[in-house]
Amino acid sequence: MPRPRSIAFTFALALSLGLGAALAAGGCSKNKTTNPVTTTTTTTETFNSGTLSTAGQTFTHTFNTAGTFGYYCSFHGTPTTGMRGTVVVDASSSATTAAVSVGSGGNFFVPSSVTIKPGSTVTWTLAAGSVTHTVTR
Ligand SMILES: [Cu+2]
Repeated sequence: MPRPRSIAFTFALALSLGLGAALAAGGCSKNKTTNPVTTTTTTTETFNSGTLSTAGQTFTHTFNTAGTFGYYCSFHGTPTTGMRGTVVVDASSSATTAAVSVGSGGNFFVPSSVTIKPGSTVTWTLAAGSVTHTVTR
């Protein structure tokens, strides 16, 4: 077979050999309905306590998904800065509940990280003497 003289020539040759038809039919096979792309849906635990303003006020969330879930106070933090905490949901944990104090000693979640097993509940409680906070993810 003679050496193609240019990329354009090679592409034209490929089209003439049926690549164009394959492209027109929907491209590569993984996009065909007979072989759909498997989309893995990552379930993210989302929650928002709203404003916690009264000492002793609680907020709970049940975590059904294994993973590490950061959260924050919308008044004093962001997902990456300031008043934040982490819930680790790990099947190897035996803990079915966890308690976190909100605003204890300042704008903190205490402890800042808790570990529970899937299906378990975390309860956040607004500390006495605390300013208002949220528990947000
Ligand atoms: Cu806060």
